[in-house]
Amino acid sequence: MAENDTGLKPKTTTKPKLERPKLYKVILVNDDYTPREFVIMVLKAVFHMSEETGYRMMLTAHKMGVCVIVVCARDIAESKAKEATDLGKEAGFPLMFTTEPEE
Ligand code: TYC
Repeated sequence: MAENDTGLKPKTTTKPKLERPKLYKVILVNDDYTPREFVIMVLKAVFHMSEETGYRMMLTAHKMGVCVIVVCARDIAESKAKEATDLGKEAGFPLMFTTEPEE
């Protein structure tokens, strides 16, 4: 045995490294037409929020232009954004939820 032999066996197999799937933000976008109460109703119905949290997020979008509602897997983010946007559309409002990947 060589003097510097550590007794460790060289690795002969490599485990394929799985990338962690990217998370996506669901973003509420402000507009000038959708009533505040309607935005809160959609947040409660689609994202299971309390009245208070819904009010806070609606107001953040109203003041800042946008508000991040939730961060989750891509398929869930996209289906929630569509469901919420469609509720606005059905009622004749331009309410908009978008998605984008988290940094
Ligand atoms: N700006 C709207 C109003 O004044 C309310 C509103 C808030 C609409 C947030 C959309 O994402 C929104 N009636």
